[in-house]
Order: sequence, then structure tokens, then C-alpha cells
Amino acid sequence: MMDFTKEQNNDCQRLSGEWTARCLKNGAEFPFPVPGDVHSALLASDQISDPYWRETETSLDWIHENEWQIKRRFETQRKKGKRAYLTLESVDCFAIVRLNGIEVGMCQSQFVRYDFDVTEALLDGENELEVHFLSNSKIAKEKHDSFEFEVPYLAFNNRLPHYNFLRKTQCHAGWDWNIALSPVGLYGDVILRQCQASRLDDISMRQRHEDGVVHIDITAFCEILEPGSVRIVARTGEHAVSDERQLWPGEQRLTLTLTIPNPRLWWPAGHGEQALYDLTVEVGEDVRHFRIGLKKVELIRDRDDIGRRFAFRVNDREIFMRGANWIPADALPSRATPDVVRDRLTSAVEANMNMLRIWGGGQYEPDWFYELCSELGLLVWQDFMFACNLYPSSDRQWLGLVRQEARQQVRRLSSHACMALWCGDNELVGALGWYPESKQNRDRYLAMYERMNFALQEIVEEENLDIAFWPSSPSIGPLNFGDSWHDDTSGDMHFWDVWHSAKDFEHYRTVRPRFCSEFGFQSFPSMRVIESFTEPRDRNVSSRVMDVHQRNDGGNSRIVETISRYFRFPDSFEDLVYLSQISQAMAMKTAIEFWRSNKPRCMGTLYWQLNDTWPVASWSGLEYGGGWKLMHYMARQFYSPVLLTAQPDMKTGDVIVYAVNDTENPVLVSAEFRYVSVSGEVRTPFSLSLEVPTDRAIEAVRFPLADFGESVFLAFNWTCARQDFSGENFFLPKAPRDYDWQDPEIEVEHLRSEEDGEIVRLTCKKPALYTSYDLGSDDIYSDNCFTMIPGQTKDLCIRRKRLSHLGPQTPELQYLKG
Ligand code: BMA
Repeated sequence: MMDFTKEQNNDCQRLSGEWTARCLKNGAEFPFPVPGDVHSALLASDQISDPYWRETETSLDWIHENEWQIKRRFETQRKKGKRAYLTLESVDCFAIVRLNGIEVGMCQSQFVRYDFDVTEALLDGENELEVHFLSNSKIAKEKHDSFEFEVPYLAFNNRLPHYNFLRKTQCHAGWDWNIALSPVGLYGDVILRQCQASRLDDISMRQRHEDGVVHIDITAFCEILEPGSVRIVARTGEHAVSDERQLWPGEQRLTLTLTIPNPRLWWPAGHGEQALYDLTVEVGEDVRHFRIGLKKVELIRDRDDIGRRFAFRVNDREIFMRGANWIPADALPSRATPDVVRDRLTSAVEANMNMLRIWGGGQYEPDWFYELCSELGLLVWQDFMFACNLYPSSDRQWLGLVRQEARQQVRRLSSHACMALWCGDNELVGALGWYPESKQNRDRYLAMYERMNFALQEIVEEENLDIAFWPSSPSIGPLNFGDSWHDDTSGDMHFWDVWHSAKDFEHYRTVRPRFCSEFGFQSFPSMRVIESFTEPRDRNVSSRVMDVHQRNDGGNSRIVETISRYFRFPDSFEDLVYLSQISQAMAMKTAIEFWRSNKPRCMGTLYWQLNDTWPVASWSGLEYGGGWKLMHYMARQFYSPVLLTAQPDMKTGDVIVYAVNDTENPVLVSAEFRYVSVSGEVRTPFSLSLEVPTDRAIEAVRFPLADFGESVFLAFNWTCARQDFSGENFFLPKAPRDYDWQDPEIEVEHLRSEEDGEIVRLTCKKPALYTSYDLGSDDIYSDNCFTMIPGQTKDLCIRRKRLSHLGPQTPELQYLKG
């Protein structure tokens, strides 16, 4: 969405705010805040109950099966001789727009900005604007039924059928982690513009970095309404440039270059400053404001003796990408506010992430989302919005709509410092092999796919905004339609064998991806979140309600089976929930530490998935509401910029400790290693100092398996000159269930310190693994998933308090039991 919120043009009137909605089925009227969605407005006016509660979901299907009308009245002063345009940033999805009873336009895509000419319909004085939403579910079916041949969708993901015919967030129809509400609404701004000589539509930017200067090529895409001269000005701080052009009516583009000497570069988190510049662009009467960052990003795909590399180079420095996949912030769009999103993105950075992939089954996020990413130092891998289904792109009208979407979005997002990559889709190459129709007639569906994929590539490359295009995620490479779920020699990989094929965690060590952009393991959210959607009688892993809040067929069984594979079976539901979170943390730790130890063969890991859209069992590290699961705490450790990790030598069984350094300079690391027995003996401290280079992981030390002895594990910690690069880690040569864990006799003391405020001090008599002090809390602790060793104290402090939608909770210690 273009940031009209900051538009300063005097003839620009925002029409967001209080509207009134009417249900066309029963005539009920209720207030409708814009931006907003129908479900949230119905909920706010007490006409429906909480969609996330127990099994409420399907009882709300009448909402997407119906038509809705939203209206508002507004006063305006009609400017003589000016043309009037109504700009709607994001309408979900099919809707007829009427001004004073006159139809002024029809919206067909949530991802396209519409600029309707309302010159004839606009009145001086009072006006009435109406958006009439049609039923997207009905239109999806009609489009499917009238299509030349079958275009299948993933039925086990999508409870609501045929949404692949709609340009609407695909997971609105349900996903293997999402509720299927199919929201309807106006998500961006609604603006009335009265324009004399020109109307500014899009602005794109590209940067050219030379010695000591950055040139920003700014292109303004305008509709010229009267022949004459148009002035364009761009300024940031003390630097400005302007030009005046004689233009004829019609679509025109104006370009101008602003040069910034002695640039302060923008860096991803952990690699330098997130320097941002305020930039203003004026075109005729229109003014737009941007916050830009000066950075260069390249996708490195050099051939090597393995295949081809897949790495990002930012400002001439190769950077290992540590991150996760982003899905929409909430299944109810009105709840995805900047405050909520800021909290989730802050959590990502706090876990040492520097990249998020905006997954193709979600949405292009609003400008403020990318501004937050730029401010926080998160690079964005941006998918185009297609996922897992097949798409009707042999229909030229449909493809035309996609082209319009792609052009607008590529231009809109070009000014954001965080942008790193445009990717064609999520898993569409693999999807060709998932359906009987496309298995039988692969030629047809591949040709259809390639029409769309090529259109997207063409747009990214024609716009030429210096962000690379990658055909699909996963992909081995351009025009390679092979299996990138298993090929680890080139391209990006989705590695799902552990979760979806029930292989053990050690199986992560059988592949060495160049870049793993998806892999994940599920867990339950904390008891506190479970309590928010259940009655006490539902709190059992086999209950119907727990099944409804699990969208991946067999998911709860997989969780339970994994628990019994690695742990002694728990006595209570609470313990099972806790163990599910440990399993997930162990899975991701195993994968990510192994792949990081393969640097530079592997240059990035983005796990599935950062966040949740509603309270559900899922692969997320942040539960619904943003609380940190154990895995997110673990992520802060396995993503620490300097990492020591123990890996088994597949041939000898010895334990090799690798040192990994993702910072830009070599670091001097001092490490201490201990053998710890379940009964609490701590043996032979072994220390080591070494310099760790930045370009590759190195072997630091080897421990023969024979040295371990029964019931012993390895614990180690390291320090660096910079405190925030220090860390701790451990390695169990056997599964946790093969140890007789004893009561650790943990003692808790509450202290206060000047610097950190309240401190929780923990000590133990026997080792305690995966200790958690306050699972499901709104407090973000300095740690909440740690190993306790006799003789060591663990001090916890609260780093941040989060806004909560849940009631209070009292901390409760949890640890691995024997
Ligand atoms: C990936 C994603 C999603 C899905 C996840 C878990 O492949 O792209 O489609 O939610 O797997 O199954």
C-alpha cells in the first residue's frame, strides 16, 4: 500500500474512520471502523462470539457466504476544474463501489490498489460512499465452475474451496495452521483526491552505489491530466534535486536522480547501523514521504564444485541469513495493528534474526510493516502471493490482474531498505506433482505455471530496481523443475522430511542445504493460551477442541509420537504441552546448528514459522498473542552471532565442537567444557581459546565418545570480548529418555539489582535440562529455556514486558523429568 497516510497534498481527503456496515441477509446494522474487517466489527458489536473459542469457526461461515455493505457520509468541497479520484488501497476482495448511488468501480483483487475516477459522481457538499462486498466464496466457485478445465487447490489445507481463483490471501481459506474465516473488509486507506494537472500513482526507487556516493534514481508514475509542465522535486536533509518537464496527457513516467555524498549505509541487525533518511518527493501538487536506507543487496549464485551457491551479499559483505517465515499477524485483519506487529518483529530481532521470509500464502504487508523491518534491521525475502495450489493463469484477464498487482507491489516496496529478494511463489513447482490432474497432464499445468512465473520475472526485471528475482521457493534454479525438497546442491531448499515424513531429528544432519528457507516442527502453545480457547474438559490431547486447533492432519499424533521417541511419557497434559515445546526446540536446534556448522556451504536458515494467526498447535516459535515458546528462547541461542555447537561425527560417533562466527571480524573465543552426570558430578573442566574466522565454521575440538561414560552429557560455555557474543550450549549423546534425570532441587531467590531491576536467581543440586521459569509469560526474560548445572547460578531478569490479551499468570518452574 502506498503511504497516503503521510500525503500532504491539500486536496487529499482520508475517508477512513467510522463507517456503518449492513448485513444484506438480515439488515442488521453496526459500526464499521476502516481499516477493518467484518468479523472484527461484528465481534465488537456483540453480534458474534469469539471465533477463536473452541469450535466456533464453522458457525461463522454465513459471514463469508453473505454480502455486506459498508457506508459513510462525508462533506467535501468540490474543486472547480479538478478531476476527482477515489483511491482504495486494499479491498478484500470482490466489491462494487458506489458514490452517491452511482457505480464508480469494481474491485477484484485484495492486492491491487484501485484509483477510480469519481469526477462525475462527486458532489459539492454531502456525499455518500458505499462499498458493497460480494461473497468471495461464491465467486470462487463460479470462476472454478466456468473454467475450461480443472485447476485444483490443496483440499487438506483449504477448508473453503477454489480460493486459488481469487486474488485474496490464500490462507483465508484455511491452512495447515490457520482457521478458515475468509474475512471481508477494507484493509488500507480510502482517499479522495482532487487533481488539476496530474495524478501521482506510484514511485519506485533504485540505488547505485559508487565510491563515496549513492545515486537514487527516483521514478514517478503519473497520469497527466492537462498538457503543461510538471515539476518534480526530491529532497533529503540538505540534498535536493528538481526538474521541470513538459508533458502531454496520459500515463507518463518522470525520473530524477538524487545523489547523496558520504552515505551512511543501512545494515541488517547485528552488522551495523540501521541508518535511515527521510526523503520527500513532490510531483506537481502531490507530496510523498519515505524513510529510505542506503544499501546494496545481491543474490550470489556462483558455480562451485557442489552446484551453485545461494547467498546474500549486503553492501559487499556476505551475510549468513538467520531467520524465520512470516505469516499474517492475525486471522482477523483488524487485529494486525502496528503495535502487535512491532512486538513480533522485535521478538525476531531479539532472537538474533536478520531476515524474514514473507510467505506466499499470506499477503503483501502494508508500508509500515516494511518500515518497521527497516528500522529493526530485518531483511525481507518477499514472495509473490501464490502458495501450494495450481493457478488459472492461462486466463488472460486473471493474469492481467496478477501483472497489475505485481507491478504495483514491486514499485511500492522498492523504497524500503529491508527488501532483499522477490520470489515467484511458495512451493508451486512441487505442487505440480501433488494433484492427479497435474500428474496426468504435467505439460498443461507446467505451461500454465510458467506463463505466470515468467510474467512475474519480467516485471521484476523490467522495473529493474536492483532486487533479484528468484523463481520459486523452493527452487534449484531458473527453469529447473526438479525436487528442491531433496536436492541440497543448489538453490533454496524446503526440508520437511522430519515433520511431514516422521523421520527422527538426526535426519536433519543428512542434508546440507545451500540455504534452507523452510523446515519446522510443531508444538502446542502454552497452557495459558490453551486455556484461552478451551473449557477445562477440553484440555486433553485427544479432545475434539484440541483437534480443531490443530490443522495438520495427524499433527497431534506426531507430537505425541515424538515425545515418546525422545522423552519418558509425561503424567499430565501440562507436562505434555511442555515436552511438545522441548521437542520443537530440539528439532530446530539440531537442524540449525548443523547447517550453521556447514557455513559457507550453507548461507541461511529460515525456519517455519515465526508467528501464529490464532491459538493453535503449530510450527511457530511465537504463540498467538506473541508469547515466546521455548523454541524462541532456544532460537536466541542457536542464532547467536558467535556459536559453539557440538555435532556427532557420523562415522566415529565422536563429538566435534564447531565454532561459527557470523560477525564481520574474526573473534577470540574462550570456551570451557564440562562433563556433567545426571547425579550432579561435574568432571574435568577443559578450556580452550581460539580465533574464529568469519568466512567459515571451524572445528574447535573433538571429544571421543568413549570419554563420556554412562549418564553423562557435555555442557560448555564461551566468552568473547563482546559480552553479547558469549553463550552456552550442551550436547546429549543419547536421547533424553535414556537418562535417569533426578530431582534437581532447584532453589529460587528473588533479588533486586540497580541495573536489571528484579532478578530471579536459580541454583540446583542436580542438573536440570530445558529449565523454564515462566512459560507462556508476557514478560520476556533474559532466558527461559536453559540448562542448570550444580555449582552454577542462573540469574534471570525481565528484558521487556509485552502487552497482553490474556489474564495474569504466576510463574511456574518446569524442567526435564526422568
Ligand atoms: C510449508 C509451507 C506451508 C505449510 C508448511 C507446513 O511448505 O509453505 O504451506 O504451512 O509447509 O506444512
